[in-house]
Amino acid sequence: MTFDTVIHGGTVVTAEGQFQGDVGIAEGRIAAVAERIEGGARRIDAGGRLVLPGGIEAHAHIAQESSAGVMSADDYLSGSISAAFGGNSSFIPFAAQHRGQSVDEVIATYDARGARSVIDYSYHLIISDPTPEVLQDQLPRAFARGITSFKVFMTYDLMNLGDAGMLDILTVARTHGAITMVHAENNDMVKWMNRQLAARGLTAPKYHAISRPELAEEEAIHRAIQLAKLVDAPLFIVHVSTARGAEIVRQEKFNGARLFAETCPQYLALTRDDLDRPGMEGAKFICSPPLRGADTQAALWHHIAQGTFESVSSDHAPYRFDETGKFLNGADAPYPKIANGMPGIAARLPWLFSEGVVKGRITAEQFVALSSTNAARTFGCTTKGQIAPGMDADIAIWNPETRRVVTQADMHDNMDYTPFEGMELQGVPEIVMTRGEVIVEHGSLKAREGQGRFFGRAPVDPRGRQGYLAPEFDPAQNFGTVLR
Ligand code: DUC
Ligand code: ZN
Ligand code: ZN
Repeated sequence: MTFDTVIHGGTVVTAEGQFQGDVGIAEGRIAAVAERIEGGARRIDAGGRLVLPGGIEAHAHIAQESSAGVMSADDYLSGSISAAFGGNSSFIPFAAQHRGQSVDEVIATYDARGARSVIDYSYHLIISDPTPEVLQDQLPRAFARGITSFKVFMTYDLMNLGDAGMLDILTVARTHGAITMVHAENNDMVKWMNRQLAARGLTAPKYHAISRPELAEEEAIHRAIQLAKLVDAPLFIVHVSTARGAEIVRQEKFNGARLFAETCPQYLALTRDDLDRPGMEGAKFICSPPLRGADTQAALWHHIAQGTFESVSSDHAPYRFDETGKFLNGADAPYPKIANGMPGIAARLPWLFSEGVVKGRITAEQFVALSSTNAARTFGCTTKGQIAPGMDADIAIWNPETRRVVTQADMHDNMDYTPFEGMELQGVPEIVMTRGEVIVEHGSLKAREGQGRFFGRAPVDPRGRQGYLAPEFDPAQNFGTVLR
């Protein structure tokens, strides 16, 4: 057998275990994994390093307009480059439907934007306008293209669908084998809190955290799960930020609900105190759901280690600290008029490796699962997320010893700040490959604009989760009415 590349002498880590071995690559795919592989047009010495599946970033806002009309600072070129420097070989950003748009039009727009990517990409659709045409024709068409995840919002007036709208999406998604993702915060609780704070003139960034109470997330997570259970549809809760929200997920998941979830580094690395930095610095830390307290961090780490979350995702939502981003509505805008989100696509994996693996909170195998393998399984990326023959050669070679201090320049994005600035991390992805081609090598970019390819995804695999049969849908209990 001839190989284009052989990675030799490293420790191959999968979600299940690790072993000393070589990886042979031919035509963009992993062709062999063995104790020793000779040959190869190029041989990469991975001695003393970890050979991992490249990260799959499953939550990022790239070249996306928010509902308030603010364009994210990263497009598919800068966003994918930043992702690659952070150890990712592929990503699944969002393609957002705003009200009045057709899903076909949205996908065509993102196809044009995605063409610049240096890593492989797919999209989760965001649905804000579930008209009959969207539900009956457009979502099935998107699904047929391999877009098998639809995200909905329970908050924001211009995005939130209401419970009935969510049931419609959940039902269509279930019919086609797609998974519904949800941003779970109670919209009315947040709006009511905003009015209380505005009436008292409390508009500084730190009030953002007060305005979006933990209870608003907990209530909405609980409600979203009950809605999904009613129609027995798979559900993925994005960016869980509260201990009680995570606990609800854990209980429902282990009771058999077809439920999946993620949390993000910012909820573990930062706290609401960061919103109270001097002047308007706190605006850098405005994201939704908001940063919480230090006690939440310990609880979320516990849930990460115990398996409550499939993934730790970045929720990269880059808005610059200037009038194009955070201050589009003025340099002293009140917190509800400041763009929601922070960058983190390059920092996600180095931060998780350092704080998780190096500090002994999770194993290297859990790191692989949380950064890549579980996202591939949950979102139907059938050729990614594993180091095994036949899979795409999406690989990151990590030096687990190298220490560095996070700087904005190292993020390689189009931002002017990183919320992780100054943090000391150990562990660096030295070589990153997408489909067998080296795109980052020892801090240098080797990628070509547009070398990433769109990938369609398979239907969701609920992996033996038993699901839930509401008695009202059970013909044995509801006088034989067939509703499903
Ligand atoms: N939700 C996200 O997932 N990202 C940015 C802002 C938001 O509300
Ligand atoms: Zn969200
Ligand atoms: Zn997001």
